[in-house]
Amino acid sequence: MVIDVEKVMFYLEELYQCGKQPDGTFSRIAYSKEDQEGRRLFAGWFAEMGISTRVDEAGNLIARMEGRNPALPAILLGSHLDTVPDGGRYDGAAGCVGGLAVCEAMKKAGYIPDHPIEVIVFTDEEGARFGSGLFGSSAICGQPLEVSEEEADGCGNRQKEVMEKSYGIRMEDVWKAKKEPKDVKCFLELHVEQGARLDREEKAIGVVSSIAGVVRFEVEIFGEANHAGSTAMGDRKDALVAAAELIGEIPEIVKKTGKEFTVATVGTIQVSPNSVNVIPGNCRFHLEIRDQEREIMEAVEKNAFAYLEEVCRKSGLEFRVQKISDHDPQPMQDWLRKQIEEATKEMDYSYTILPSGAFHDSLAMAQAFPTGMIFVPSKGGISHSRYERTEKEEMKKGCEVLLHTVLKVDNM
Ligand code: HGY
Ligand code: MN
Ligand code: MN
Ligand code: MN
Repeated sequence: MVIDVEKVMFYLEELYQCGKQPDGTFSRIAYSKEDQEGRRLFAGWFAEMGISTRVDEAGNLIARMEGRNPALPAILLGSHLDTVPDGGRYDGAAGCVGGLAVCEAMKKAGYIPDHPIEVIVFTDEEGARFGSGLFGSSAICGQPLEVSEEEADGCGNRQKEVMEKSYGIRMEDVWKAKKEPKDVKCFLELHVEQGARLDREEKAIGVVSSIAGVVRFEVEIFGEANHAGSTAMGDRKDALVAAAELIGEIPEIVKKTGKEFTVATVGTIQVSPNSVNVIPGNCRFHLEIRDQEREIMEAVEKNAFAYLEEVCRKSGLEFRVQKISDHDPQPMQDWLRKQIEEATKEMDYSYTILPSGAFHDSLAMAQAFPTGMIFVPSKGGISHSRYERTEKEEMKKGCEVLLHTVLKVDNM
């Protein structure tokens, strides 16, 4: 039973075309027409194999290949197809196509697994459009995310309306997407490392030990819009200057409070009225903090907002903070990690055991099910970028370890 890597690269290329923009960037933002097109393609490839797909109440696209014994819990594979703006073509797609390739290899070899296998394309993993992320996987593990009425994207599209229009998601029904632990053997996600370790150490496979937790906030600073020409510097309540003071201080706060894997990022910022000759009266931005330890995340959060408190007190401004998503760091399941390691050794592939700084659908799934992750190298550690690359040979090894691990788990 072999992985057809030519097909794998074909699928990845076809998916890349669903999101490749005329200016050379690549974006398949959740709920967009590109996202819908990518899912249509993906479902069509399963249909060609005679495997049916369905969309659950959280918009997750789920393909199910029956096993010999339908009473057995399912082995779940998959990842996400949505991307960040100007993102990479393998982030998420590798895990979805990997799951498809495993089913295709079994079908071709006439091998029927004991356990049913499901390949899931999770809804909105990145949160690139509305800020939270892990929407579909949170629902499947029984922790559906709240979506507030006023949540809108940069173009004023309301999140709830976009979700219902694109994937028929009705918030009052999302809880029905929950999978019961008795119905799930494990969840296995193949993913690009999105870091430089495998590439630097020239290792073929990453066996993930844990995934960093992530907490995301929307911060809004209230100042006073005024004339940029006639308002003296001492009379200003400039919301952007206050935001800039905190943003500039973040690296120092992380250095003082954090450890080896602590990161904090302000990746978005909106200023209003956003005019060259008006002092910014309002500023909104997202702050996210990640670490392998919850206590460290909380310490960075406390210091960051204490600093902002002081900045606003000094300049007579107000601010509000809204937590928009919060996921604990998660260790990967021991017995499953050992199966991945065994499979990798049996295939004589070089590997290293490492934590993941990026989060994945596995971060949500690990809260409810035995979860494991397999990494393949990202050239130069680049990801969330159009320059994200993984070689064909490396992708082949990742899919083979995924297939081999599934076969081992199926026979446990
Ligand atoms: O942001 C992340 O870590 C992931 O790629 N969604
Ligand atoms: Mn990803
Ligand atoms: Mn990503
Ligand atoms: Mn992810």
